[in-house]
Amino acid sequence: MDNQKLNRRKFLKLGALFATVPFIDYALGSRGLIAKDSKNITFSTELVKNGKVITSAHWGILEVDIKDGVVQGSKEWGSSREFLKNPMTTVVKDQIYTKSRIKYPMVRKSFLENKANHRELRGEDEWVKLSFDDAIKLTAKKIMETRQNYGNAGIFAGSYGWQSTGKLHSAQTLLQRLFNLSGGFTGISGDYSTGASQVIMPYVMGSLEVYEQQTSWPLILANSKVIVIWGSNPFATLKLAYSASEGEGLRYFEELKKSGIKTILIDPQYNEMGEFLNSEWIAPIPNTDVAMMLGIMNELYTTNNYDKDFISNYTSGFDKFIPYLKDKTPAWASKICGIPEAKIKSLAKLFRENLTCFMSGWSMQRADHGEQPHWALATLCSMLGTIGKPGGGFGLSFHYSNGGSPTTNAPVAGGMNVGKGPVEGKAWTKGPKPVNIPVVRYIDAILNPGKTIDAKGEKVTYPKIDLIYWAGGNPVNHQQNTNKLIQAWKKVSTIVVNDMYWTASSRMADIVFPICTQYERNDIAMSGDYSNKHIIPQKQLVEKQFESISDYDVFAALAKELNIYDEYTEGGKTEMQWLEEFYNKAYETASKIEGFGDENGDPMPDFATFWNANKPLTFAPTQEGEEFVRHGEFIDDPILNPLGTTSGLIEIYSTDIAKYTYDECPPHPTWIEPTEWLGMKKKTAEFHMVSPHPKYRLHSQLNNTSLRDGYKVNDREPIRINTKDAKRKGIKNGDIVRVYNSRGQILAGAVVTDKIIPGVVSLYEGGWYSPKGGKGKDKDLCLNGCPNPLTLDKSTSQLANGNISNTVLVNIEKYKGKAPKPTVFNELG
Ligand SMILES: Nc1nc2c(c(=O)[nH]1)N[C@H]1C(S)=C(S)[C@@H](COP(=O)(O)OP(=O)(O)OC[C@H]3O[C@@H](n4cnc5c(=O)[nH]c(N)nc54)[C@H](O)[C@@H]3O)O[C@H]1N2
Ligand SMILES: Nc1nc2c(c(=O)[nH]1)N[C@H]1C(S)=C(S)[C@@H](COP(=O)(O)OP(=O)(O)OC[C@H]3O[C@@H](n4cnc5c(=O)[nH]c(N)nc54)[C@H](O)[C@@H]3O)O[C@H]1N2
Ligand SMILES: [Mo]
Repeated sequence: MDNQKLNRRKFLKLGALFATVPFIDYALGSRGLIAKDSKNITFSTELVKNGKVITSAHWGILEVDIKDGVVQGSKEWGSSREFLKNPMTTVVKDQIYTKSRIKYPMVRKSFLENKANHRELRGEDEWVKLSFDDAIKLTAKKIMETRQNYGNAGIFAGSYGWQSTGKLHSAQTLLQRLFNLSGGFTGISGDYSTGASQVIMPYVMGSLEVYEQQTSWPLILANSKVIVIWGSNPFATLKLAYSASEGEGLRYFEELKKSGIKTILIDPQYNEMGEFLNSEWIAPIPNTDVAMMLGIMNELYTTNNYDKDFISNYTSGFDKFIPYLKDKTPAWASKICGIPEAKIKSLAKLFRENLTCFMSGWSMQRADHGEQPHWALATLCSMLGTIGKPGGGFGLSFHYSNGGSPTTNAPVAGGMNVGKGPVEGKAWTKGPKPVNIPVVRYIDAILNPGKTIDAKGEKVTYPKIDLIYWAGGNPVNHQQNTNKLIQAWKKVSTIVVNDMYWTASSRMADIVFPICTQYERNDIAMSGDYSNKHIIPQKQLVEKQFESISDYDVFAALAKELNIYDEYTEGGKTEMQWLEEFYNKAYETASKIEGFGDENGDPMPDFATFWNANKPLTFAPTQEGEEFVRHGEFIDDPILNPLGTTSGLIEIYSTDIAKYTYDECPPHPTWIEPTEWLGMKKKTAEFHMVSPHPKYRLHSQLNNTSLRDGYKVNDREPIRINTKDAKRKGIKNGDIVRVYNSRGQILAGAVVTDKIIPGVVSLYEGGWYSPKGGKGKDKDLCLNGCPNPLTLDKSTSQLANGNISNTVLVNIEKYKGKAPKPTVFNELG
């Protein structure tokens, strides 16, 4: 075990070559670049009319050019990448000045008039402009009515979504703070991203894995002999992060390209990262990865070429898995996944003989029985004996939020919170106690109040939901099976949406608040979800446009109506008072770290100096951060550092899951046929559709910017189709195609290519849903190309209830009629 530690140290020396980070301001024993002005200076919030201002967004730290009070352009601040540039950083201007902005508080006409059939008219009704005060009063009235009728449980404020970055203006936190302090609400559990893996991995590895720091990149580059990118496209997904992206992940992929380390892409399409790295391409049939992994494991087992010491020292339940594994031969796997038997065998040998790091994305767990793939991968890596070794094992977050970028010593800034619970004397106790619904089941819940479902070994009973309040997400776009969603939305009495734009969700609401963009308010952010590399002043760039207002001010006004204003605003704190407090939390932490700070002995600049400097603070990685090996401590000493699983070991067989007796989630990794796939007996449609995350967009965000001009095909979302399939279907590159199945239909623009296997089509998620509307059978045809009218809202299994957006069969044909333009980007008011 000491050996392991030694190896890590030795390898790190090499790794350190890659780890030099420019522009460090604050670190142990380092010097600050911002000298402290000891005269009590005050911060300024005056808008810069001419000059460059620093701010940030999910897609990075931004330097924005302003002339005469108008944004002219923007770019990424301080990037040292050569190739993997990020176009998303260049459209701040479009985000502010687009015609799709909501300008005023608006209400739907028939809702305002209280017409009996008003629900039916959602999405088609006229809009009426309201004063802010009237909109607030109306909303507060509906909240109270809902509580009277159905209790707190009647309010659905789960409000899932990617909102904007910032410690203060976090739309969901602010929304939930309102409902928590005033009584309570029906919320959500889990998310769309990692619904299956975040539930299964704690049973297997004792930790979430998907949202955790990865083995540090310098160690990967120094040690890995083979890197497998399995079902992921970091070229796209690393262009942003949940907090402001520090961009390091892409820089490390550039290093990987230069290193010459062998890379393999396992994916039904040769995606941009495969292309960039010139990776070997192995293309399984979608959703059959578990079968392929079982084939590899069977080969390792039958050739007696696996790490028995690792299995006996670090895992539990292998013996119970063997009877199942025995007949999952490479020949068996080959029939399911379409990869030749010989290739499966040679992969087993390659992985066993060369230290391999499996960097897996999350697409394959966003599929039916999505609990299985990462469980199988952990089992495969256990047989290879590489978990916890620098450069080996598997990582579920190298493609996300710059996982593997070494952790720094940055003190963490404070942030807004959701509040503890009802303010004294304001608790609303009438009605059933609210529960959290697995996020993708909320549509099912609205349609079936009172129904009980299984979830994570427990039971959840759906409440009666009668009011939806959404802030910071685009549910009509993101939820699977749009037509079912619309049916559900038409059942509730009130829908309120806060957004900057007339998205599909705003258009399907009753009351809409015009929110200012993040560039029209002040905030602070930290970069690096795992590294905490910067603290960034997220400065207001321009005046609030039209009558837009921040979420905070909307909720503070509602708090006043609900008699909790003082508690909500903590005595009327201003925007800058909150920010100063959040910043000072980091300052206080820094003061307590001995030796940390600048040459004057100051731990960090004071708030005013920081704010006025218009520059992010950059923190250095710690030695510990650079030496970090995921599960390294467990491998060093499994007795002293057990995993958080029931046995303390890697669970290849889970006794806990066995107890649940779920038919869709057996107690060890298992290949289970997805509900729709290319190998099914009676195929419901001809092609398997995957819906990856878009490279020049964050889901639906930025679809309304000029970036769309660069990727749209015949004014629609691009859909990739194999050359042979296209020929057979009479589809040419650039044609408008109709994609359809029993659930819905959409238009898209064909991209004919050999970079996707026959039988599979790929359409990015996030294209704005733009129904044709009006009368006739084409009413629900999405003119822009949102994939979700086609997807199913079945969940992965009774265990995790994750979404299965990558499990869907569709038909495709050349569109013959004259296709109307998408209308969803039009100005509304
Ligand atoms: N078919 C298919 N569907 C999918 C997926 C898939 O792979 N395939 N992926 C799923 C996944 S993983 C996810 S995470 C979801 C993403 O779903 P969402 O997170 O809902 O998608 P976004 O487009 O980011 O929506 C964010 C919305 O918040 C608004 N917004 C931004 N900032 C603010 C703010 O400060 N205040 C307010 N009030 N609003 C703001 C934006 O304008 C936008 O409308 O989609 C899921 N859907
Ligand atoms: N630019 C950009 N970056 C993002 C986002 C964004 O919207 N835009 N969203 C962020 C969010 S919320 C999330 S959750 C993450 C998503 O991160 P992931 O879930 O890892 O990303 P996806 O785009 O779904 O994965 C895409 C790849 O998986 C492949 N794939 C699909 N199905 C299968 C399969 O069954 N087997 C195999 N082997 N491969 C398959 C696709 O062909 C595609 O190449 O990205 C984050 N980063
Ligand atoms: Mo996600």
